[in-house]
Amino acid sequence: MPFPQPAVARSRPGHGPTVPSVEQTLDVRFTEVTVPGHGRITTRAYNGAIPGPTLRVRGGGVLRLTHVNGLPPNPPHDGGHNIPHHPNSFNLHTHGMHVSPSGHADNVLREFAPRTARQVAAGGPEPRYTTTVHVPAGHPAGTYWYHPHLHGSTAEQIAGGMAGVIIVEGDVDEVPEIKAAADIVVCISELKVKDGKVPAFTSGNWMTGVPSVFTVNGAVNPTLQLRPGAVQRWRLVAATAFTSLRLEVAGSRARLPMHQIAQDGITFPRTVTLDRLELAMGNRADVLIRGGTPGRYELRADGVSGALMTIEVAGEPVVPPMALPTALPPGRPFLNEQDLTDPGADRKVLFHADQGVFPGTFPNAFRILGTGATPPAGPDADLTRDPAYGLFDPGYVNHTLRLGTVERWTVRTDETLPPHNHPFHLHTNPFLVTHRNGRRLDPPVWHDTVGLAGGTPGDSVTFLARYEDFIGRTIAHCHQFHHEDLGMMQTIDYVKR
Ligand SMILES: [Cu+2]
Repeated sequence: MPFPQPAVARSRPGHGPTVPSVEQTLDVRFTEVTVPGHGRITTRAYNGAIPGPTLRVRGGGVLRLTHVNGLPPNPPHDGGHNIPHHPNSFNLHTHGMHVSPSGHADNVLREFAPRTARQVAAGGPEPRYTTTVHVPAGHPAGTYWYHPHLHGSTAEQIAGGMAGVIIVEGDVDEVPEIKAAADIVVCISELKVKDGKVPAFTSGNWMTGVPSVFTVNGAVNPTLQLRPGAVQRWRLVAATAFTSLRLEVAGSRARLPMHQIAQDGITFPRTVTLDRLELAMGNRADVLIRGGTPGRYELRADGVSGALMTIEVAGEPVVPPMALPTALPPGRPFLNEQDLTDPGADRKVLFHADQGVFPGTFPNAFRILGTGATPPAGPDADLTRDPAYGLFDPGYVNHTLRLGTVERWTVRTDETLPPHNHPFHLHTNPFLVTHRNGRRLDPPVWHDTVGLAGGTPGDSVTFLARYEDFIGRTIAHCHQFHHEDLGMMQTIDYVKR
């Protein structure tokens, strides 16, 4: 079997006043999908494929998406907004992109509902929705991704394979050594499959009780061919909902180093060579890989049994070997502490879980505490058991962020167990990670999502962010999607200064 690549939707040239646009229909319904290396599963998928089509756009272009919801009616729900619900409604998030969070753009507060039972009985049409995302002319060129993001149904849908890659084309692609490298999407999904389908998310044990099937571009452990001396560009996408991936490319005797050129869609000032690369859920990395000693290598992640994919270094060597870039385009300028609008006004965010405090099948409270935390339900409440404190409230704004200002955030977790990772993701604007666990990073790194593993103490990360260009309400949340569905999410309001 050749190494799988998702279908590609490319930009159509603009004519006259119209700008180039990528037009794609994303049809979602229960489909029987073949997962090579696993078998057939019935799942919600974009156009019947895992992952959905790759969207290739340029700065200044437009994504014009039509969404068809062919899923059955939603089951009734009366459990409140922080209990999983509406598994057959969705919406669309363009993860990491600096675009409008409002209207019909990257608006995760919309709901693309399926037909009601009454509409199905009456033979009504399947509902269609549109997304129109204007990509700013200066948008960083790099690797992004899309996935559904409706609060209450995200985990179940992503665990069924609803994800796709967005490539913003631009300057970095024109670096001669990068242009010469084969451009390969490596979209890593984590499917939750039991008896050929994704079980409904009906209890807090769901995440651990259902085995994970890891796929690359929809196949279990596909094989990629690489000639000795050839360089490939891998666009690594952690489209996993539950597992942070500490990756390596290793053979029986040697590793293939990863030459990282970008993180979360933003080009590095210079190439960074690594043996191990950690991607939390939602992260992306663009890496260059050069074929070395012939043989079989595996892309592996700590704690994941079996290879994610196999790399077969074989064939006629490329002589002389293809070069790695000596210089990269400028990427996004760094911020520093002198840029802070109000140096004394740090935002502090704490990911905190209270175990076993609620009656019913979802006993754990996944809270976000600190600056702007959602207030308790009652004045005398036991905060550990409070049903509102630090949990998502769609009517409450946790952070009002003023355009043009630069702020410092410290985000941490008080989890004590290392596997308990709560990746922090902010929508609409990237942030510059300057410190991890109190230690300054040199150089700092732009992210849109950053992993926070538990420990004693748990991880803490400090970042600087400048809010730019777009006003509107959106969210920040834990990228462990079952936590997000259970309330580990906050409302962000970007406003004019
Ligand atoms: Cu979490």
